Amino acid sequence: MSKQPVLLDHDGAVDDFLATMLLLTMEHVEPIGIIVTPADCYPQPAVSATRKILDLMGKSHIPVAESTVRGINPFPQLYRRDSFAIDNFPILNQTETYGTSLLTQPGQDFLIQALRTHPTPVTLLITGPLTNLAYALDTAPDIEAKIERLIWMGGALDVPGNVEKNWEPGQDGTAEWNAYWDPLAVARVWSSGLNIIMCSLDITNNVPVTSEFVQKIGKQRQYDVSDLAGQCYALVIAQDYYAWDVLATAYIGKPEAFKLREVETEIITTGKSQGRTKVVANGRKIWAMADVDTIWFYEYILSQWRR
Ligand SMILES: [Ca+2]
Repeated sequence: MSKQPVLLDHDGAVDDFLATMLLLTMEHVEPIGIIVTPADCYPQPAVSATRKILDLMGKSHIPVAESTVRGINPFPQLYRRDSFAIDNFPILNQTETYGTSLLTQPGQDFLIQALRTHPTPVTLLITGPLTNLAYALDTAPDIEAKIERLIWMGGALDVPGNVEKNWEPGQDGTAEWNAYWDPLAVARVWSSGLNIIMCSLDITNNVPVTSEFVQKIGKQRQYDVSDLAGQCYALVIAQDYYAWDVLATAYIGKPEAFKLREVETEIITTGKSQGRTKVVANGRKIWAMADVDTIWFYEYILSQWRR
């Protein structure tokens, strides 16, 4: 059986590195590249940490590209600083040099090239804003036919968003951060014919990261990937943290563990609800992850990271 080609576009937060680490464990997946979007991170340490994770996991043949797109509403510095901590984790700094190369091409152009040159349609897994994809659709409309499906961690349908009023004055709390960073990009992707599978806050609210779970990872820290995953989660355990991007990635591992529902939506691009993925009659149809077997999920990531 041929492997499923997947292109990952992440935005360099703790959760994105964990999603990367999960994707790389999947036997049936062929990752064809990783793009780092400068959103929930500082790009230099986020790109560096991504390359070090690929090295640690013996996947240095996978190309990494740094995107140079910009968002409209920057992530808080406090969140973005985690990228520096991870890039300095001892387990990622056992050698002086990178095995994984960094492409000179900007990530948004690599996205176009990687899709065009791959012989078959590719699954796009995006765990950050949709800006690279919106750029690619505008610049090279032919690539739409090369995208098998988009799996996106983002949006909030029937639950509150996570762009909170005390962080972002003037906003009404309905938007999710990946959508809020660049609402116009979400609207552009929504105007395409792509098959969109959304992992929104509605479902990620079911997978909190608890101390109990982090300590379970610690019990298998003789495995490098578990050691790294435990350190990543320990860094954020004091926050209200969920396995957002990791859950979206797990869908590729076992879609049967999820229930999808079709939802009609529109994207609010301006004003106090900008970035809201709103449920409306006769809106753009997308698939939303509606339910997941959470017992399976936690066991799955524990077992995949036992390496
Ligand atoms: Ca992310």
